[in-house]
Amino acid sequence: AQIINDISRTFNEYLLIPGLTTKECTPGAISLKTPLVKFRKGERPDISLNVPLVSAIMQSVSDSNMAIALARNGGLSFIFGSQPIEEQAEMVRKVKKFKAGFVVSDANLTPEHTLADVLELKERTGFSTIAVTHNGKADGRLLGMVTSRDYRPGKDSQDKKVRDFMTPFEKLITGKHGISLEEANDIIWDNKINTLPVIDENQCMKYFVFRKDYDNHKNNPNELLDTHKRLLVGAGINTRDYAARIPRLVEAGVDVLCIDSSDGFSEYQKETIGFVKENYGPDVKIGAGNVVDADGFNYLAEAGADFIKVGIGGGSICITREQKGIGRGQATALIEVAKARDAYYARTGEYIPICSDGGIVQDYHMVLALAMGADFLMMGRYFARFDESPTKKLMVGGNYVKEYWGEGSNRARNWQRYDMGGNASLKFEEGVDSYVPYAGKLKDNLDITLGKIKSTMCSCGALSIQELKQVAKITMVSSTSIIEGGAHDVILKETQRDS
Ligand code: MZP
Repeated sequence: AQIINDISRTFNEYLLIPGLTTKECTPGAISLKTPLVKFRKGERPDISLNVPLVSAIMQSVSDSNMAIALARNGGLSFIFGSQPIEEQAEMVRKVKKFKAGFVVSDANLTPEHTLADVLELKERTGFSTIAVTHNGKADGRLLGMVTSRDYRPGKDSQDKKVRDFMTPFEKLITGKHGISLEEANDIIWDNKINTLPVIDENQCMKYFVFRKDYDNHKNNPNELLDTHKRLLVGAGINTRDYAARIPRLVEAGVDVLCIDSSDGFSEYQKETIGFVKENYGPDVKIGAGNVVDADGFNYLAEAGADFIKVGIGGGSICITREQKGIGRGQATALIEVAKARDAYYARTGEYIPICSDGGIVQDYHMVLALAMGADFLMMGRYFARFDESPTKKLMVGGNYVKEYWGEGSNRARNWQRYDMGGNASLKFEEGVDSYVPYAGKLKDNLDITLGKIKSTMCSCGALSIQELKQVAKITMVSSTSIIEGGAHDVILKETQRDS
C-alpha cells in the first residue's frame, strides 16, 4: 500500500489570519458570485450562482419547496434522485414554473398607484413576482407606482412604507453590484443600470429583470414569459437508471444534473457523463463525484464533468468511514483537490469548479472551505433545519427539531448512491436517521450566515471569492487553542448555557 503520511484534517483544525481591511472592503461591497459549471480561460461559465451554497441531494433536504426558496435567495438545490423518475421530474417542473420575476409592461400604472395596487395586480395576474417598472414616462423613476413622492436611495424618507420598501433594494443593489450607496443612487436615477427591481410576496425586491428584455418585449409582455429567466434548479441522478431518468429531467427543464454517489471515482460515472455528452453535447451540464484526491478529480475531469464534488464520510449523518473505512478529512481532501483543479486549469485552460460537500458545522467553516479553494458548498444538515425542508417539525425533549436522515440509511433506501455493482441483497447502512434543531425560515438564517461570511471576507481583505482564495492566510490550530476560541474560564449565565 502507498502510505500517505499527511494527517487527514477537518475544518475545525484551521483558522483564518486577518489581512489588511481597506476602507473599500465593506460587507455591502462584497460579491459572492461563483461559477457553477466549467468554463474556458477568458470565457464566462454558462451558469453562475450569486450565493455559493447548494442544498444536498437528499430526501430530507431538497424537494421543490426548498429549491424555490433557495434559488430565490441566490443559491440552488439539487432535487433528490432517490424517488421515481416522474415524481422527480414533476418537482423540477414545479420549480421551473415559478418565475423569478416578470415585468408587467407599463401596466397602466401611474405615479399615483400604490404598493397595494401592485400587489393586487400580482394577485390578479397570478405571477409569482412582479417587476416594478418605470412609470411609463421612461424617465427611470422606478418607484413611480409605489409613491408619488420622489425617493432617493440613502436619503431619509418620511414615508415609512416607502422606506421599508426601498431598504432591501438598496442593500441588494449595493451588495449585488459591489457599489456604494451613493453610486447606487446615481445609477438608479440616471437609469444606467440595465435592471429593474422586482417585488416578491414579502414586498421586498430580490430579483432583477434585465432592462433589455423589457425593452425588447414591452409591446407583448406575454412573449417575455417564454424568454424571461426562471429559477435555477438542479437534480441528482444515479449511474443505474440514468438513460431513462436524464431525458425526463431535461424535458422538465432541469438546469444542471449531478451524479450522486458516496464514491465517484468509478467507471460507472465516466459512462454516465459520456451518455450526457454524446446525447446532449455541452447543453446539458453534469457534475460528478464525490472524490477526495487529485487522482479522483483528474479522472472525472478527463471524463468531462462540468463540476466535481469533494468529500467522503464527512457528512453529519454519514457512517461510511466507520462502515467501510474509506474517506478523508474534509479540509485535507479539499486542499488537495483544489490544487489539482488549479493545475488542470493551468494545463488545459479549462476551469472546473469544485464543490465541498458535507461536514460544514459552523458558519466560519464555509469561509474556510471557500478560502481553501471550493467554488461552492453543498450542505444537508444546515438546510434540513429550516421550515422549507420537506421533513416533519416535532417537539422532542421540550425543543423543536426537524427530522434529518442520510441517503445511506434504511429509511432512504438509496442503494444506488452506494452501488459498487454486485448483489443488491449485500447492502448495509452507511447513514443514520436523526433530528436537527429547528431553526426557522431559510431566509432569516441565510441572511445571518451570509453576513458572517462577508464580515470574515472583510477581515481577510477580499472583495470576492476569487480574491479570498488568493489572499487568505490559513493557520492550523492545536486542540488547546480550540478551547481558547470558545468562552472559557468564566461561569456562563443560565441563558448563555442554553443557547
Ligand atoms: P452535512 O451537510 O449534513 O454534513 O452533509 C451532507 C452530505 O452528506 C450530503 O450532501 C451527502 O454528500 C452526504 N450524505 C448524504 N447521505 C449520507 C449517508 O447516508 C451522506 N451516509 O453521507
